[in-house]
Amino acid sequence: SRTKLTYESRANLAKSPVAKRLFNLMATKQTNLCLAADLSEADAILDMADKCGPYICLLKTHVDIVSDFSESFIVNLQALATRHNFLLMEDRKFADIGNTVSLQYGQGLYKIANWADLVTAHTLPGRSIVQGLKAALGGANSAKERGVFLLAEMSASGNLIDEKYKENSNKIATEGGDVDFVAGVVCQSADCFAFPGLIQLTPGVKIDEGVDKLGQQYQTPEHVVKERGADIGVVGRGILQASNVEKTAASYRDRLWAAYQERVAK
Ligand code: 6AU
Repeated sequence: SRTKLTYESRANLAKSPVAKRLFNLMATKQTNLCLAADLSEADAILDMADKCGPYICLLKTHVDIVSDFSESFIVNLQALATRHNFLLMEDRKFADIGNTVSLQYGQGLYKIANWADLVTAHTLPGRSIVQGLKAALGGANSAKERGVFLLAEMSASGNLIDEKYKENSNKIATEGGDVDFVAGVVCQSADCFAFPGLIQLTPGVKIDEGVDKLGQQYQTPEHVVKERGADIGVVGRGILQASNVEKTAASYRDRLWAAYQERVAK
């Protein structure tokens, strides 16, 4: 199964150029940790990106929660991504018709397509969501340098996704003419897809299992990687609210990476 293969070998199977890049980055930098930088001040995000940069393969933003968003925030974030060697994902969770998502991706205040290596999208509208996102690209923002992660499951308790939705999401991710734009799947279990060229991104990761007050459900780094098939573990508040952010990021990195090494060694 795909979970037994190394990131290096899966890089060679990836159809998305960004997935290939990210698999290779993970293997070289030896990290499968994604930081969810869910903070509402630009400087706080940049500070967090600088502190955690050495330990992460990916930094995930929700740019619409940044109160003081500016173009210089993006310039500075990109500089940190280059300095520390990580990719940027805007967790926009697009969910509309193709024409609308194309505009939301390329236009507006945030011009996400100009700077985010990766974005997230719901599969609810069907495969036109992938076509719509691709339609926003061209010129400097080539489709070769961008990719999408499709949501096939959610970590929220009581979410409405069922087996059929999961199966059909897998079909969108692996069949059809636009699969070179799909870098991976956001999900909670290894059975969401089988194709080893896609990356499984799994949120809801914390040292202590449990729930928050608003329906989020957490599992340990070891559990998501070894039992649930996660290739990248997403950690937000587990790191953001720690008293020593660097140490905590390093410890999540160590535990997620050790779990991956054990998984491929067996
Ligand atoms: O570690 P947390 O709970 O502080 O943050 C988890 C992050 C948040 C969510 O928007 C995101 O992961 N997320 C997603 C993603 C990545 O798409 C899907 C999901 O099912 N659950 C989830 O928490 O930024």
